[in-house]
Amino acid sequence: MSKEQTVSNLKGKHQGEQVFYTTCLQNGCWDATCILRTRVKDGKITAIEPDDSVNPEFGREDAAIGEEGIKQGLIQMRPCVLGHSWKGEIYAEDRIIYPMKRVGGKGFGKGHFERISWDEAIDTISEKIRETIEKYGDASILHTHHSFFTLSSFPLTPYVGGGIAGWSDQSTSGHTAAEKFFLGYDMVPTAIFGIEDKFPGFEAPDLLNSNLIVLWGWDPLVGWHGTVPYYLKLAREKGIPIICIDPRYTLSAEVLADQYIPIRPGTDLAMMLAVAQVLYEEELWNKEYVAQNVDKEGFNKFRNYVMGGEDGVPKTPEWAAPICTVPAETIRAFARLYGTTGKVHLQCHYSVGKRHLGDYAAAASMILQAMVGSLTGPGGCESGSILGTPKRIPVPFADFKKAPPDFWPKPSFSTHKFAECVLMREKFDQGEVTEKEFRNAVGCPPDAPLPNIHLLWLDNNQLNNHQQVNKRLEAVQKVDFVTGFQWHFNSPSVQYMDIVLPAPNHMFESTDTFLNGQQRFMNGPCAARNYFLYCRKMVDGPGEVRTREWFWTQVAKKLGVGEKYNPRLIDTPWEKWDEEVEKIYQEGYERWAKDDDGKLKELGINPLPWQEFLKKPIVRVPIDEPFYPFKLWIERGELPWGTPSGKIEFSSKYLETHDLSMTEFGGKMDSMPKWEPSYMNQPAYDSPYNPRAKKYPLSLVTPVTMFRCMSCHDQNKMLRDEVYQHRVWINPADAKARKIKNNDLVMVYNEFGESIMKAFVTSKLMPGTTCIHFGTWMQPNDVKTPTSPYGIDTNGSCNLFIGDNHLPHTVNALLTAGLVEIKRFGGEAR
Ligand SMILES: Nc1nc2c(c(=O)[nH]1)N[C@H]1C(S)=C(S)[C@@H](COP(=O)(O)OP(=O)(O)OC[C@H]3O[C@@H](n4cnc5c(=O)[nH]c(N)nc54)[C@H](O)[C@@H]3O)O[C@H]1N2
Ligand SMILES: Nc1nc2c(c(=O)[nH]1)N[C@H]1C(S)=C(S)[C@@H](COP(=O)(O)OP(=O)(O)OC[C@H]3O[C@@H](n4cnc5c(=O)[nH]c(N)nc54)[C@H](O)[C@@H]3O)O[C@H]1N2
Ligand SMILES: [Mo]
Repeated sequence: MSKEQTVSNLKGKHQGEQVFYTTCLQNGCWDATCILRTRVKDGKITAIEPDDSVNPEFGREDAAIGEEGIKQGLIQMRPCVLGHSWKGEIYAEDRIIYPMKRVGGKGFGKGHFERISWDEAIDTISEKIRETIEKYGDASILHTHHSFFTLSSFPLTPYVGGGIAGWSDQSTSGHTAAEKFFLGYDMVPTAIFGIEDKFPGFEAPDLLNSNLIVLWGWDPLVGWHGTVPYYLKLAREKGIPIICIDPRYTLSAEVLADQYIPIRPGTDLAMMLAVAQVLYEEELWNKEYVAQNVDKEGFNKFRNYVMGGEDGVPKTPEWAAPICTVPAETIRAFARLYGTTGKVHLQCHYSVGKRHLGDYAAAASMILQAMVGSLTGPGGCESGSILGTPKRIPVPFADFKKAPPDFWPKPSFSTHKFAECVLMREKFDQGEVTEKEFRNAVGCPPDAPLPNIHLLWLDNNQLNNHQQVNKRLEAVQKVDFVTGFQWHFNSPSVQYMDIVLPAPNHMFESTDTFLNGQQRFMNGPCAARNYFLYCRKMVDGPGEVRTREWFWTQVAKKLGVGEKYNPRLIDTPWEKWDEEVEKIYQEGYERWAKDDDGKLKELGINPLPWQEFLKKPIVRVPIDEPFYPFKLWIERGELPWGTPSGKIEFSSKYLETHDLSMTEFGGKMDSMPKWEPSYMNQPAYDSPYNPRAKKYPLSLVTPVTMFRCMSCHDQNKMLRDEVYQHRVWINPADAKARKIKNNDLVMVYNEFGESIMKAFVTSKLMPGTTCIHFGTWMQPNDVKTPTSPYGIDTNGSCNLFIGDNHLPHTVNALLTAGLVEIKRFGGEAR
């Protein structure tokens, strides 16, 4: 075929297509807001392509737009493999397309689903909500979608009550604790409620202002999409040194790192203390920054601890080396480089925080950043939370005129404690545990209503995605009614539902808000907030897929609060729904375009008429000077540290004087990050210092993978098996000792769970360590054992192995790590 003919054939194929823009408004990806250019033909998505809203004709944008353009963030927001693969989720055979009810028993291998009408679903669910609230009052309805950060995401709770709010969260909780007590900063009022302006984040171009970048337990090429990995690559090309500290030789280590330092999981704090010891001993801290920002008393207390004044053990590199397996000379060389290089972007990421001693490791990384004067200022970083920079651009607002809330639930539990809440409540009701024990175990503050969960709403995959899956499955069977919107039948959470509702894929098939009320004018919360896009519904969902807001409006009507919940759309029939919603978005856009306060003009934006805007609904402005942590405060000449002393406290005065057992944290926390492997005599389940390490000697890490967004895409045939094989990683030395060869079937096990999967024998992982990537769906066989009462998993679901016990305090989630053993297995996996 000639070239011309090929081109003409291709053109023919694409004739009649319409182009839409959207983003992965996905938890985890909402940080990046990549732009998906999507082609649609005959009501179906034909292709998902990269952003073409700027520099469309260039491959390497930096060559085209120069340093100035790069600094200004005028670049494409290109999606990763997950963004390109949504068709595999949307057009999956297993997709739920009708409301269904469970008949003949819940759980794997029991009963089945039967189709019901939307009317039946709405009637039954409305009645269950009414019943639950009448019988059990507040804190009885858990809507798992995002009931964390002190919120309840149950949409009707502001008008009908009942919802249970959670504090802490699954991503940032270790770092949040560190921020709260040592920096005196709470991310919730800034990042979630938008009522404060203490933004701890950085804009991606600011990475180019660093002299050294340290990725500590962070694999951004896999786990952080959008601008940050792109600017890291540019930083590397510019010659800014990059160091990776991780138990695994990650993709980021392979592509970005000048130096890779393997570290034993869960021992980061020991290395950080040793770095501090060198900084103290060799007087390498930044005197001026410390004098201005750091509380003197705490600085000296911490120095005393680190130098051995407290326990006679100086925390030298020689002390740390056998703990963390990093040679003393490597630690010392790192500390000297770190202390003498000027601005350092040292980012100790979530995974390090979400495990035993993780809140202390997070705090120690912030302390180190403060010591070298890099916690704020261009090229610096707060280390940890990463979220949140201010908007660069006013964003239109669609006004649905919802009534202000009548009721705001008090946070009643730590969001990691669902199973404990249900199982312990039963014991509490039977008088087997006291109220105080119950409160302490689940993180319920003294003035909040006790959790009494009887209706569980799953709009995610929380039965599979959080610790101790078998315990969760036990708990879910005790809940009176379980329901929610879901995509695919095969997900473990669906198996336990009384009614399952067919969820639209919110990026392509719906006009709904997402996460905590985020509207469809999307402006991601960090790294590059110099643009927004309007994510327009482009295709109808299959079968009887309907949108959440439509559903909740119908339920609100039944419960007599429709006028409060959605006054503008209360009488809109389903057939007109999307059209009417879009009118409200149009109205919001037109109000914005009027530019009453002249802000758009100032930014050089000339708004197009709505219909024109829809053709390429993206508005972008240049970044003048990139944002760095707490910039707004620093420019005003104020210190953002909300601690009792008003400074960064290396020894937290709050913790020195407060007993956390009287708060939601329900326990004790040291006022300084101290290395106590057996923390207050209670080694956590993920700690190699726990006696159970003798039986389960391999330290398990559960990082995210490039081929799933959390548990989404596990069934996606565009990604599964051909491009990605889900296997348990094991080092050749450990494999040899267990007579395991690459691709052998193995049994991974501990006292909480068992899974049969394939082994990946690789030296990309430290000896004594093992790795199962997070997010596969538990798929049990029918062999029941005392450890696996619901069957032995055949799909490598890592949360089977992670215990949910907490230390004497419940501050951070022990969520990402565990201890397991692996042995050869003779049978078949899927
Ligand atoms: N061991 C271990 N556990 C972890 C983690 C870890 O690193 N290791 N990470 C933790 C973290 S940080 C997180 S954020 C959680 C995530 O865990 P979850 O909050 O459970 O998130 P997802 O897997 O994304 O949930 C997706 C499912 O929700 C259903 N759903 C319903 N409506 C919608 C919708 O509108 N959109 C989408 N996308 N899905 C919908 C779909 O059926 C889909 O299968 O897991 C946590 N668990
Ligand atoms: N592709 C993809 N990206 C995602 C997600 C996804 O599901 N898929 N989820 C998103 C979400 S919701 C979140 S919260 C974030 C999570 O972001 P992170 O917490 O950064 O992600 P992880 O992959 O769990 O961990 C990062 C690295 O830490 C290493 N690590 C584990 N334990 C330790 C330790 O004890 N010490 C040290 N030094 N390193 C350790 C792991 O090997 C891994 O390489 O990712 C987001 N990005
Ligand atoms: Mo997350």
